[in-house]
Amino acid sequence: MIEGTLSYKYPLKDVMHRIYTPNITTLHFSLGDFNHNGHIDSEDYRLIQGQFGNTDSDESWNPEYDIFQDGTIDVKDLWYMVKQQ
Ligand SMILES: [Ca+2]
Ligand SMILES: [Ca+2]
Repeated sequence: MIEGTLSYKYPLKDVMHRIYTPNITTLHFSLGDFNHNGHIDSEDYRLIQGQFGNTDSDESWNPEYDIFQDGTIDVKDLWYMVKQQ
């Protein structure tokens, strides 16, 4: 599985709607783990099947599913997902 960590800062608003910037936020990611539960499983396959055939010109486009990054969700993305298990 391809995994990695992104660290970034971004402004947030507190309950009084004051803008503040918290400490660096760390986001752990893994390609193919669409529901972010730490592993690739049948639920992730169900999610990508729901996106199958979508292209980057569709309103419902979600680039997270385009693992191969060619602007369409197809068998290549599924293949990459299988390889990462
Ligand atoms: Ca998962
Ligand atoms: Ca693709």
